[in-house]
Amino acid sequence: MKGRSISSVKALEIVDNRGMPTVRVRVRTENGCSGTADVPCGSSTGTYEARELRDGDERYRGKGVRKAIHNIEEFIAPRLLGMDTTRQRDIDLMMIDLDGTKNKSKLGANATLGVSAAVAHAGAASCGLPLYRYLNAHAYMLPVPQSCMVNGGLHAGNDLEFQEYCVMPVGARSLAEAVRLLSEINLSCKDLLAEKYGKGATNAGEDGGFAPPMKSAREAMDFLYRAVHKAGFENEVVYGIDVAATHFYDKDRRKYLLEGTEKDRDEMIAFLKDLVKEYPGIVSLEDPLFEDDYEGTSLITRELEGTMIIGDDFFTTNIHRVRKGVMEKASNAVLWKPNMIGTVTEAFETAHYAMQHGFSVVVSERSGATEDTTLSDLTVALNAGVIKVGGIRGSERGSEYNRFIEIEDELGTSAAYAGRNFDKTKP
Ligand code: 2PG
Ligand code: MG
Repeated sequence: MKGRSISSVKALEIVDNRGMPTVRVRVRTENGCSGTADVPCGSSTGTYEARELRDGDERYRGKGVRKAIHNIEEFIAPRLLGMDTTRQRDIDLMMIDLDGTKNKSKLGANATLGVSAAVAHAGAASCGLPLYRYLNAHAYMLPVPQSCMVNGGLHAGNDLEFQEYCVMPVGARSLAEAVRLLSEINLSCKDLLAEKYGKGATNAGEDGGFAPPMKSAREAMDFLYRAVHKAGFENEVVYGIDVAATHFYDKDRRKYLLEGTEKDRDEMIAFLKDLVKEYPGIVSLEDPLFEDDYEGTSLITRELEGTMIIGDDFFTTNIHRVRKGVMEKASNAVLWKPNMIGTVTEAFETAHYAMQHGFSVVVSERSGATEDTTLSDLTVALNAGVIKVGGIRGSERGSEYNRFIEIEDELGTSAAYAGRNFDKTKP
């Protein structure tokens, strides 16, 4: 259809919540519609993620994205002009072909994802539909927000090795109510932290949670339990931890450096099993072992039956890695981050493959984010049961929560909050 053909593609270097440069793309169509998307970016990245292109010169300490922008404007844009913006798959396949590498290292995943998401927005706008409905006419599910309250690992300047201690308000009756619970729990956390560690402990970590001077997983879990109790929601909340084990695994010594000890794989599994036993509210563990340990992940998935074992750096939203996980029964859920793979089409293929093979899909933001809300729409389009969305503060997180509130309102009676049915693999 002529009106929907792409008439211009513009890319900009902007900054994210960390003051780091990232890519913004705007796609316009002949019929006067447009779509804009910003590219998120991680700090604790997996080895097998698609490559984002960084300039490596003196600007922004090498982190500038002018090369990615050049690739969009010089190589991708000329191919896009005149294409129908609703031909998402054709456009993404064209970019994959143009890049020609396995990990988008030529064009940059920050170039391809920016274009891919902006094309999706332009397609939705030119059809007069909200993005989630444009991508799926049967979208109705609002996810449980898995909200990070305590940061550790690479997301905080404290001694906690595990990266994220999160709460999941599964007992709320709606997404909007879930947001209220999270806000009140966040305030309880703040009160308790100031009381015990002083007000300096109420500063934020990179993912919007707190980054208090805690030293152990048990200290963090005790604290979270207390904060949830103080807020009065102990019956409404369950917990998830992003262990992010790759980032404290010493490959040479083949040991996890945890809480002043060195643990081999079996000791690490035993540690996590004990933790889940002591804190039965923990329903999910992400990256419990380092990113290449399929055998160990398969073992812990079996031993912690009933717990969601999520692969983040382990899968990198890459269908080939998920296929291996399915075959070896290593984990039972995929953390889904479109920028890890570089196009909307590939990200959806991975999600559908995972769902068809009995794995849950847990959507996730990146620690580096802007106020862009594409991910909220993609989550609803997938009817995913959970989104890991960072802490409930800062406009880069608030905008996503708010977009869900808006979608829930728009869907009206056809909306359903995932609640206690967040794990789609369970009957
Ligand atoms: C993670 C993510 C998001 P980052 O490990 O799950 O919380 O962190 O975006 O820094 O990779
Ligand atoms: Mg992770």
